[in-house]
Amino acid sequence: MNAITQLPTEWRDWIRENLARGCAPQSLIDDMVRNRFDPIFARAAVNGVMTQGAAFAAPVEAQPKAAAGYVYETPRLSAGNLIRTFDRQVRIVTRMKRPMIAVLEGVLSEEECDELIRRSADKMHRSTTVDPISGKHEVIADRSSEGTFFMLNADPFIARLDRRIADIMNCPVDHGEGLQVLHYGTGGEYKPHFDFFPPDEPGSHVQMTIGGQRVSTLVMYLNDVEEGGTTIFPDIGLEVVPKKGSAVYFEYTNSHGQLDRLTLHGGSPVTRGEKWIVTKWMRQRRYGEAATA
Ligand code: PD2
Ligand code: ZN
Repeated sequence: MNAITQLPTEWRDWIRENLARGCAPQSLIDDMVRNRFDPIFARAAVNGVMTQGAAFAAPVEAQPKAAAGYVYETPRLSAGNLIRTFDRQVRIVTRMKRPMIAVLEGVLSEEECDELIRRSADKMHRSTTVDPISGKHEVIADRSSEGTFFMLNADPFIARLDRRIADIMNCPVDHGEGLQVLHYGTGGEYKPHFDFFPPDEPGSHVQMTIGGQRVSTLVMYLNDVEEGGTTIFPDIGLEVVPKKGSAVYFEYTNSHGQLDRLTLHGGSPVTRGEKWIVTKWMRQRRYGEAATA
């Protein structure tokens, strides 16, 4: 029998009542899936009730997912085909408006990719993500990769990248977190997640005390991956294939602090070879030291 992809009124009320009682959104999704709802639909339904309540009362087929309450504003990313940074021109090869996602070419040179890998290789640690309860960085099974950080403006090489990336993301350098390099071996993956700090998770407020919410992400690929290792956006069916020096960019927090849940994304398993990336996250406000180099 087909999975259910409509939200009857009694189920909508059930979601609302249970959220009001303080139930974890994931437990509601799990219950819905046990009751034969389609998993992606169940997630969208719970998100929809959380973000918009009554608006989700409309029949689901008639309601585009993008209408889940998030107001799309003029993107931070430049509107043209080329982004002119202080030292390099970056080409926009694909752009999607809702959610705001773009694929960029020529973000890093081959030499810069190799240099980042070289500098990272001997100081990798098993990757952490933010524990939703404590707000602390913990090793979590959803992320089978190892990584390392470079402080903002750590040295002239890193400062130059921080400055170029800030130009691309059209945010001040000091709104950026330090660059994070990740390495996935064969079989490594990063399960779908949001890069913003979900407001319903108790740990998020700890993360947001300095710099506020994350607003945008740039994932840069440091090598060509033999097979797999794509960056996936499961709710919109988009898959970006890693290419050395290229990047995928996405925005998810507007000027009112609303969050775009269509930017759910992950790293699919690397099925052959290895994958290296470097990620920059931008915050609403100042987060780190400004680059001076
Ligand atoms: O490795 C990736 O493609 C990936 C996927 C999802 C990276 C990130 N998220 C990230 O760095 O946030
Ligand atoms: Zn991510």
